[in-house]
Amino acid sequence: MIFNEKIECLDPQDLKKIQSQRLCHIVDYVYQKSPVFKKKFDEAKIAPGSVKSIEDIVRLPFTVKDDLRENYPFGIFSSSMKDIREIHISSGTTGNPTVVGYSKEDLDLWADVIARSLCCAGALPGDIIQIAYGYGLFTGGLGLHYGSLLLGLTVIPCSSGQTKRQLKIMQDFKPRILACTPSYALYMAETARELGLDPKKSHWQIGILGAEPWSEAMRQNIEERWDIQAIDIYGLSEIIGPGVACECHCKKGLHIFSDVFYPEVIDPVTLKPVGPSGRGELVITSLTKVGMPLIRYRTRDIVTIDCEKCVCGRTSARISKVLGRTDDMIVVRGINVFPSQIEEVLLNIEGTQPHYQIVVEREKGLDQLEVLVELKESFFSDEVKKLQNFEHHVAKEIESVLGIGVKVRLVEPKTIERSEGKSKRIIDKRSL
Ligand code: DLL
Repeated sequence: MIFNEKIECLDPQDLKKIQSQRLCHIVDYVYQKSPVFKKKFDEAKIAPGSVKSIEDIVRLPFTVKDDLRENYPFGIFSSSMKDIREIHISSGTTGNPTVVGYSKEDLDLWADVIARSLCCAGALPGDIIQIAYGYGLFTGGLGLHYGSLLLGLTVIPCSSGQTKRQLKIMQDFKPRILACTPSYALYMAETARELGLDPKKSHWQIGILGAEPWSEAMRQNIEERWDIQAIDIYGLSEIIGPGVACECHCKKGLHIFSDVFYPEVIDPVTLKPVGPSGRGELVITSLTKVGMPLIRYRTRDIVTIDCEKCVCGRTSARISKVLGRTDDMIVVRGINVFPSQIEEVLLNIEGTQPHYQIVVEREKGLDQLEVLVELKESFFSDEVKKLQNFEHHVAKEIESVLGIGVKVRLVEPKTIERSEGKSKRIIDKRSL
């Protein structure tokens, strides 16, 4: 399987037909198989037979993370456990984790959408891929693994961590593709420099980076450091893991595999669809899954969507890079703040590093936002006045984007904790 024109370049009307058929089937299926969906549909007074086309999707009830948690561990599955072949857990949760189950058909689908993603990113059968996403309960490692095998790549299943060993493997085995989180790609560049290696001379040509929000400025930074094409891959465990959407070489949005994952973008407050190109929360319906299909799952990820055909020929809708999360968004003095806004500013200021942390505190009833920013070694100075002026400059730049006052604290290089997986950008002390 390389580029499957029949699927990737479907006529929009034909795509709609497929989506409609699949929606009718999946609605009926979950109603029969999952007591959780039966209850939801009954409460919303939706008879599965009344769903006739993809346009009817807006009448269906949403599914949210709490539906999975409340039915922990396997209550929301549509298959019986004897047909579940693999289980994963979504990262970053508190309380009961979010458990996801895959049937044999789902594992095949997962491999397929990852192979489509890799193909989108420019991978070719015979390429060697170094997978530095974590293997285990996190979906990153194994997801990339299955899809790489299907596409005919040679897999080096490094998992995350052991950075020096990663770099040695990169030098010795000469993989053309790297797959890891963007923050880990940065961390590895830093470590390479410390070891006296020139990251620009790496063998990697393509980075398949995702699992956490990263800005365009961060992309540029990674591309320059490693001299690679940094491609964004998106997904979430509840829907399948990585492989829900991926950029092609045009890097003009992530192609969502909408013949199997139907996307909608809604206003998270009114829950109504936003207009074309409007910004809102991504909602996904898995149209063909067997083990744990979800109907109208609210991802909490904020995106825009573009339905125009791409220059690469693919006709599927494209989502923007994730612009933030409704639950990563911090509301400071009534203003919505996303880490990506601050990241974009920092990466455009000469002298700062793409390592930062946002600390929110409440002092005497008033929210205070502090941004810890790492300076480049060469910008560090003994002159207090010089540093203060720089802090002031960075603060002004951030303020002009956010519209609220912030405090900036410059910290020495390497003081902010590095991440081998997903990075932690926000420390909200208000809720502690
Ligand atoms: O992070 C799946 C994945 C693994 C995607 C490897 C890409 C590569 P979860 O651990 O369930 O699954 O986390 C899902 O991570 O709702 C987003 O908030 C965030 N996320 C995933 N990919 C991106 C991305 C995996 N490319 C949550 N850009 C999602 C921004 C992303 N955020």
